[in-house]
Amino acid sequence: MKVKAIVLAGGRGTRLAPLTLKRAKPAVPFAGKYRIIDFTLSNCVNSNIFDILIITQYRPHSLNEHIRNGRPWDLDRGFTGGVHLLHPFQGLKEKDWYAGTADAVLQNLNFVRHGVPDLVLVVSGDHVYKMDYTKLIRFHQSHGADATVCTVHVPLDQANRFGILEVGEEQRIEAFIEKPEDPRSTLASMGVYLFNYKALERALIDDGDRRDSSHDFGRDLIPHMLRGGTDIRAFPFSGYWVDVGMVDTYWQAQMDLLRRPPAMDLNDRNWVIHTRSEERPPTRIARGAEVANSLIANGVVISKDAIVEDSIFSPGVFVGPGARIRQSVLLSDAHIGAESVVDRCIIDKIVATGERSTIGRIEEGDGLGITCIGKSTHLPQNLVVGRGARIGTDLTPEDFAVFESGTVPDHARVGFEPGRSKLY
Ligand code: ADQ
Ligand code: ADP
Repeated sequence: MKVKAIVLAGGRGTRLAPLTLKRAKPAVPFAGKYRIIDFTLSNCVNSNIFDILIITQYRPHSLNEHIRNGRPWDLDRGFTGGVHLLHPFQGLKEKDWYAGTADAVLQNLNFVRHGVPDLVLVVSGDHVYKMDYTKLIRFHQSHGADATVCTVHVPLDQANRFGILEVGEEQRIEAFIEKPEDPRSTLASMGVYLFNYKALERALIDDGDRRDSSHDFGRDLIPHMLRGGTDIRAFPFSGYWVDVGMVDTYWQAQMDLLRRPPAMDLNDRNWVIHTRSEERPPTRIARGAEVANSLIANGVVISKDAIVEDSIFSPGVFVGPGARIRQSVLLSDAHIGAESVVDRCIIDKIVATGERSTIGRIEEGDGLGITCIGKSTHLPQNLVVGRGARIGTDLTPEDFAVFESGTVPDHARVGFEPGRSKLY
């Protein structure tokens, strides 16, 4: 049985800005030493799927750099598959950017067809979960399905963000509505699909010919297949699964790793999450510093009298003397100035905060209100950045001169277009 996986990694990830202003969502760092796509790639190789196509589109540079020849995932294989990144290309016909996810696969059908797979697994590159796809394959085959959609239950008030479905006997899908305004069920599609190759090919070509289609798996392809009588089943998944599509869910998913017990065990020797690691020296924690309930990667320096609680640090983070960090996610080489307070924040790579600045939640209150500072930004000393504020990338202390009082208001949007300081 030949199984090929297609990882959809081309979405723009607007709701995860500023983290996605410079990189595709699957390349966003996660949990100290991983990138989001590592979870999906590890699921594939841990399920013995070694033939993988990654379809990119928006800002693929970080993703390219991370995946390269696939060595960390044991995917540097030519003859038996391996991993291939597919970027949009100009074919014979004048074609624009991919219209939707189904169009992205259709335009790469030659690569999908190559090697004549029996089954095609279509997955998203921006989900965090551990799933043994061999169970899905067994389910699909024992039900004699043409296609199988993986499903989870979601809270009713969030159901309008997902494809929602109704199932009948033997898990046969009877209805599928993409992002319904008024959802009546909480059974959601994970956006993870398994197809018999022939059924997928027919459906993609059919959908490609439709003028009224947006060429999307959830919006068009699956509902069309159902209407045409294709046998599609729902595979119930019961483990931890998140679509880390928004700043708040990205932060929450990492806090979930700090719960006791953690929502997902990263120490599971039977399910290793593989990644490309950097060489960094050991972490150094100075006398008088306190670190509690946190995940700290290599190359970190925590200076004297600093306090770090419930936080996740990527390699090379520097915390100055007397700084206080709480419930925050700091990416590689972030530099927190002395005596600063960072609370409920996401601080991207190479951000530097000035001394005595206060970033994030200052008082207790409702809602998450996560504050997020974009890559390579330099904040001036004594700056106060309010809760829920989002700051773009590459800003310099001069860009903050517009905030005469030295305070960026709660929920402000600053400089989301690179090179322009602008308050939204
Ligand atoms: P969404 O996540 O909203 O819903 P979509 O934005 O199409 O769907 O993204 C799916 C995946 O495809 C993402 O990984 C994204 O990065 C990628 N992608 C988007 N456009 C692409 C393109 N043009 N080329 C390549 N890749 C692209 C989907 C389903 C729902 C389901 C949720 C679960 O449509 O039914 O409930 O996922 O999160
Ligand atoms: P991030 O970790 O923030 O996603 P990376 O460090 O992976 O970003 O870099 C993103 C892309 O930019 C990669 O393709 C990398 O090769 C490229 N890049 C990084 N630094 C340089 C540089 N100094 N000159 C040219 N390209 C670079």
